[in-house]
Amino acid sequence: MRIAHFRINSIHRSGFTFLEIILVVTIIGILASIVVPRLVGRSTQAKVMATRAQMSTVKTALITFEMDLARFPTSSEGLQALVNRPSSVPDDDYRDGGYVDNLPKDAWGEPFIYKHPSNHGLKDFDLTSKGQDRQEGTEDDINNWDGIDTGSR
Ligand SMILES: [Ca+2]
Repeated sequence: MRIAHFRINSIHRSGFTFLEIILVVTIIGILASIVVPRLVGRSTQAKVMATRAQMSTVKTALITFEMDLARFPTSSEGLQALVNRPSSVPDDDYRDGGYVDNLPKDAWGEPFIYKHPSNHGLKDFDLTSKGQDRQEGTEDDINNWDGIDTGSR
């Protein structure tokens, strides 16, 4: 008897709240469709800004490296040269503790792509974050030559 009563009661309840749930879900859906893209947009923007800040740190480290050693790391030495002394660099010339503590990554946890010499003319090196899609050479890439007229495009 108790079980039967419980079942009827719960069916009745779920029937009663079903319309409410539909309404609430619909309202949440409408709100989410308005709010979520904005939040996502903002967080992407924040990540791009954080990535640019990280790139500035890398650039500063590279310039300091160049001041000490009169050259930039080669593409094959890579940004690793900022953390650990490349074998081609004399110990005396290399700054104690390196030029950055850790190899910086972009806001999506991916390493930066470093190229020296630059493929883009004016800059001493190319520095790229693959952006949100984590793919090189796509629209969302963040490059150190963005907004600079390199004369090559
Ligand atoms: Ca990309």
